[in-house]
Amino acid sequence: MNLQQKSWQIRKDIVTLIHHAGGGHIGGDMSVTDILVTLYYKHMNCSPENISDPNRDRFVLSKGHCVEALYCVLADKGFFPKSDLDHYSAFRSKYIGHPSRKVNGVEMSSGSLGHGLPVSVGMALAGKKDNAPYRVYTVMGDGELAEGSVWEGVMAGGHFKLDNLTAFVDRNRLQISGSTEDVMTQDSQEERWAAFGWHVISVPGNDTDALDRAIEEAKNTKGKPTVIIANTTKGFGVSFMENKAVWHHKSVSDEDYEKAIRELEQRGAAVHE
Ligand SMILES: Cc1ncc(C[n+]2csc(CCOP(=O)(O)OP(=O)(O)O)c2C)c(N)n1
Ligand SMILES: [Mg+2]
Repeated sequence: MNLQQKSWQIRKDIVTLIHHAGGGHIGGDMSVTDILVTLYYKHMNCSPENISDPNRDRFVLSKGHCVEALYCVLADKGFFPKSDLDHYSAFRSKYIGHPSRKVNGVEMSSGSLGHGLPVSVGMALAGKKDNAPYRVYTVMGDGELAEGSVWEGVMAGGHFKLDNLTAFVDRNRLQISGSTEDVMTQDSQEERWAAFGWHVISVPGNDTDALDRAIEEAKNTKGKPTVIIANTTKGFGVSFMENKAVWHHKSVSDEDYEKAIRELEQRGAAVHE
């Protein structure tokens, strides 16, 4: 199965999980899926076998509300049995609506926006001090960038020249209550990050080939951290969810579930090996 096919499979898992659980952050899950798939299935040296190895690569989902996408990937990779997700969002389950370190494979409990990058900077700086070979990856939402703490992390990442750190901005141009440009202007992301000393790559963010090349470029970039501005579509892959703020967090009716799965199956079937 290639990366694109894996993305369509994970999206079906996400829709199924949220349909079963009665709600979830489906729009942002669908926009971030290709980033997670490209990292976990191609680039990151991180698996159930080496999760306790100090030299494993680290991943932090700073936009923690999109936990469903992360949990579907971690389950598919074998960090825990897929059947554990039958209890997602259930009373007393450790599989709650934001990443928890109680779950195997989760490096940082997150969900309070604005903290993933600063913590990732700390992880990357520790790696430099220890002369360790691991790399650190984090994904933020574009709405999340309105948090001031993000920019302390950007400043420190540039200052310490953390070339073992790669940040992604899931640039879907929507946040909880509408367009990012209405809530808090973001443009130009590229100029802002570059001004803080980061190497900036801007890509179509639902394209696994483009993401693959960008991550490779980040690995080869020395002397500065890299940010990949992933220009995504919120709700990507399900026509009636795409670019609709209302699908930021929502339950999935039986009818919507059937329609969504049908569309995702068609999209997956259209991918060539
Ligand atoms: C500190 C903090 N403030 C507010 C929220 C509530 N909240 C959850 S998701 C969200 C919008 C995030 O938008 P964005 O970062 O663009 O994520 P995406 O579009 O990828 O879902 C907000 C404001 C939060 N989780 N944390
Ligand atoms: Mg967004």
